[in-house]
Amino acid sequence: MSKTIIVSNRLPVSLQHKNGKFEFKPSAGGLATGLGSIYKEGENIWIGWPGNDVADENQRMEIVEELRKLKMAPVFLTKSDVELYYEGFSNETIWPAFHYFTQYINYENDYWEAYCRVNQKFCDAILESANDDDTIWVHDYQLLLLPMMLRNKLPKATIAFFQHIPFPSYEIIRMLPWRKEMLEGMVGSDLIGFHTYDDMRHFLSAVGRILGHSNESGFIQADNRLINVDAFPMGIDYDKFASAAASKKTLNHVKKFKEMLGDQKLLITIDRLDYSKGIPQRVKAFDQLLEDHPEYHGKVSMIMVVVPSRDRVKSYQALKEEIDTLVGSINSKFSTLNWVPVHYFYRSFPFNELSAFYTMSDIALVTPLRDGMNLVCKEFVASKSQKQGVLILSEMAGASKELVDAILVNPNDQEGVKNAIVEALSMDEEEQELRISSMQSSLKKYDIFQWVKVFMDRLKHVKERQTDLESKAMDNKIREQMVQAFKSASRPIVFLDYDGTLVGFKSRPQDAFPDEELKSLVKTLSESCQVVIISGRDKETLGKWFKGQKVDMIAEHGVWLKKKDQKEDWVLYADVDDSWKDDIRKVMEYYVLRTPGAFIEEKHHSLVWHYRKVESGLGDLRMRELFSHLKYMARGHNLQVLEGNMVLEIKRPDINKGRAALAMMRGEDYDFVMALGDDWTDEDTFKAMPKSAYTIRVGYTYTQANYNIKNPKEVRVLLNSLIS
Ligand code: GDG
Repeated sequence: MSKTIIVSNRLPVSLQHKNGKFEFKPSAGGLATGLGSIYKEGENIWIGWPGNDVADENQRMEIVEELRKLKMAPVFLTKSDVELYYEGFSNETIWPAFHYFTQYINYENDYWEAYCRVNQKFCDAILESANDDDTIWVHDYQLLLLPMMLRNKLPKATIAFFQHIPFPSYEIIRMLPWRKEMLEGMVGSDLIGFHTYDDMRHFLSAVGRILGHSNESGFIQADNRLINVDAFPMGIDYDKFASAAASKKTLNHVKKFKEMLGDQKLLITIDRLDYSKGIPQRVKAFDQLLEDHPEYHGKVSMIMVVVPSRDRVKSYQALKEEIDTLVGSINSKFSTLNWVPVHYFYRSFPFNELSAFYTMSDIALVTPLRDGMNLVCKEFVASKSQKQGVLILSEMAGASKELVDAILVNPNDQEGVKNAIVEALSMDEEEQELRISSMQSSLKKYDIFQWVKVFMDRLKHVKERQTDLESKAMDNKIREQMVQAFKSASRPIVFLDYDGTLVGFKSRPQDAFPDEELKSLVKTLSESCQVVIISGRDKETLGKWFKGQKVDMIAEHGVWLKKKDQKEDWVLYADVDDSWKDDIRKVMEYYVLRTPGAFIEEKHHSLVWHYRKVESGLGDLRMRELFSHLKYMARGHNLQVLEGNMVLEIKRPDINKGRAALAMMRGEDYDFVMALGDDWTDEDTFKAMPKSAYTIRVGYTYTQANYNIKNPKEVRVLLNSLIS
């Protein structure tokens, strides 16, 4: 039976060493709870690093056994793996790059090698239990290469990836020497999820520019596999925080803490120690508040929890020192015998104490410089059962896209943050209730369980779309049937598109000439059937490339025809009315002048604006502008504007490959008809073919054709099987 495997760098457990034995306690974190509904079911399992370094084989066996009881399996990492892959490439290369801290990026080849090696270790561990019909959901930036490693071994498996941290602009990604491999690793997935739309569009742009895969509404077609990229803003276990806030345990803590603090307005801040969280900037803003507003002295305190994290990394040690100094300075400047401005804790707290902090605080100050989502702000809002409290939230946190009723601030704007605190301190109760209630209803609806469900539903949807496309894939049975029909036919005809069908794309169109293998294939094929080359190419090129071959040719999408036994030259099939060209050419020239790299190609019946050599992005932008400009003009001239592969073409609508193909067949009685093509111009051919024809579209995409085939290489194999 198929199963689901969750994979993350760390397993959601905490290790306890009791009476000389390892004991693992499952973590109560939001993600672990949300995914609990998955990995605890049936044969499902969670695979990851248990977080400790164990060299002894007996101890490892013991750990495997303990984890098995929790439905988990370990990937053991050595000390050097942890140093180079985890602390190194993950936290000193990817983390700073993806959070826009380029000054902290460490470009170490040793780190990269370890990253590849450890991703492979994860892959091997997964392959021990995974099958082709399983679903594997990989989490986060430590495992970017894993989806493709798994895809290579389990081509049919359902593989998903979710990234918990931001995905930065292409400008940052391009700085990393390993950018291509990292993206290739990710596109091994069927579904790739991010917290926000911005992350998703940055990823799509990087994939377009670096891997050359375009997308349509978040669907990428890479190596004939359909991949979906989408935004899934992660939620929290809302009910857990809401009910904890009203629980006896939490309320006892609140009572105790409040007695100690006296009558004060409280600001809460909670983060892992990290430069992305903007902790020093926040302390400085609070410092400025106390400088500018002495009336708050003795009346407002900040509770600042900094959870120790990555303290072996140099930049984190420096950050810790900076925070210590800033807090020391503010407290020494403003403290009185009965009031301390900042209560600073460099440690973590048990859940109910954390819940008490959220419950009793008037304001949460969540001001990261960059954050994938940020769950602390959501947990604060969920804990406000009295519907009183104000959230000040950084625009740079993914959560700000959803929590628009917070006071949104730019964390670099010290004055702005200070003013936001003043606004929060003086906000009336009615407004607080309005804002908190609105945020609560959203958080309640889009909680962690909903997040998991939406993600898994989407994954199912992508697989269904893939299956839809593959249902037209040409299998051996159909191939044999076709070969039989061809061999027993007395009057067969085969229509062959050229670019993308018989040959792959080249960056310079003139380089796509027929190779020797193709020439001899066409020659042999033309001895056993009527072959028609049907292309958008001009007649001169086709004529030159197929000179001496016994083939019929249709050039420029049906403007020109040439029969194999025809002595005279090309025949103009459609009468060409050129009167519209001057007006349109002028417009196209204007767009060429504004766009370095663009050029115009003139065909008998059409004008084509090419932008494959234009800076990526700019080309698309100009093409869109030109498209709407031409669409407007086309109406007056009764023309058709069509978007192609890096081209925009304007032509008469009545000229197309389908019409020309029909003309070629008129009056003849064919008993085998086959048409192969790879783009929208070939769809006209497919539509025009008789019902009994074998119509085949190259590439897995939606089509009017009866079948899909992978690529030009497969086309040649198929044609060879007709004549062998
Ligand atoms: C990454 C992304 C994204 C904190 N202190 C204590 C404690 N916590 C818990 C909080 C919260 C979690 O830790 C922190 O989560 P964040 O989302 O704020 O930040 P990261 O750790 O950086 O997480 C982030 C997240 O992944 C999920 O995708 O939102 O953007 O960076 O749940 O409650 N818990 C306890 N005691 C503490 O002292 N018990």
